[in-house]
Amino acid sequence: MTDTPLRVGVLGYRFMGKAHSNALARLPMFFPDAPDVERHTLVGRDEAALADAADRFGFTHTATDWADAIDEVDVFYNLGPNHVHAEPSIAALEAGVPVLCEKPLAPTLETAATMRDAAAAAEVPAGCAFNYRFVPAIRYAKSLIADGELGEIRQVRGRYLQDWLVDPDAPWAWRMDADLAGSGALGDLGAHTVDLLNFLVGDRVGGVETVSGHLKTFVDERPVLDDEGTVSEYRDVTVDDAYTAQIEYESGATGSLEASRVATGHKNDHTVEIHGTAGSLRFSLERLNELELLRTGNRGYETVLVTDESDPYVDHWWPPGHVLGWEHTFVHENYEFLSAVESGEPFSPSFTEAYEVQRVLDAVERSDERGERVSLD
Ligand code: SOE
Repeated sequence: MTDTPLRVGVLGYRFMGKAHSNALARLPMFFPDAPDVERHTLVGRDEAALADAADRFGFTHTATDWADAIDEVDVFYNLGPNHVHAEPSIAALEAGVPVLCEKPLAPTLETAATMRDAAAAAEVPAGCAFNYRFVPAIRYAKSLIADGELGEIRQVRGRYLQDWLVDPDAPWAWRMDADLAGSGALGDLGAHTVDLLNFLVGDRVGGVETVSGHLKTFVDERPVLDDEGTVSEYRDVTVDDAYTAQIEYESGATGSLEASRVATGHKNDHTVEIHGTAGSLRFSLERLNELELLRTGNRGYETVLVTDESDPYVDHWWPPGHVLGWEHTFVHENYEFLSAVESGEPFSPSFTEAYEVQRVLDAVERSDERGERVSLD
């Protein structure tokens, strides 16, 4: 264990930059056994916005070229847009710098494979930031499933509903461009659901084997706004606003998945439900401190408040019932990743696990194109 802080470089200073910077700032107070970390270099293109973010997020240096940052830091966080995930992450890994990359791993399966291979060749941890694995209630659910409390898993169900694109005049952004993002609701939201289900039931049902998928774009062009907020042009939307999919796992268990960015009234509504021969469980991000359980023989679901000090991560925070929020999942994720960096132990979810998610995303897209059920490549 070194007594000098780990210097962290972060590419990206918008939504995910804020979420992870906040998590790094919380660690010393709530996870005192976490490695000491210096928020060292914040990377971005707009120097004025970057300087302001570095000041607010507590970074001591800034850089407009990620390559400069990689030479100066001990850990590299790639929080940029999907099309920026590969090159900086691979360069960091080849330089022996551990990487935490935001999800989905890449816009395409082929690019995800190059990242997976770079991580396999590296001697340092490479993680993909599927933060919902780090919800205490999800960890509790996984322990119940692993202990056989639900029996044999037969069906899973996952949906991730948002409504930020209901307005056809909501401005165009990189998330709406297939060349930049890869896909829309499928990769941005569906990736979380596929990974979360893999995390919860993968040990019991194996990997996804076949997929039938459908992608839908409801608004096929959106306004591009200039710095004054005036519409300068309209640009094509080349990704899905919503997807649905039916999956089958190696064990024969089946699942139905969907996500939408136009589900009016739903803000960040991610729910998963698992049905086994001995019971079921249901989780909703909008009630993330709770887990609904049904054990065979009981008349209905019971709601468990997962905030006891014996529950995963909770003892680091507050007494029972003093609930956690969305941001705490990033603190847990950063704690685990930086602990893996310090110990040299592997971190999960790895780039290999993130590649398995990308295989499902790719299969949904191929199934949609062909109009038929497909196997994973
Ligand atoms: C999309 O709006 C988004 O920010 C996703 O990109 C995140 O992964 C999800 O956690 C919240 O919603």
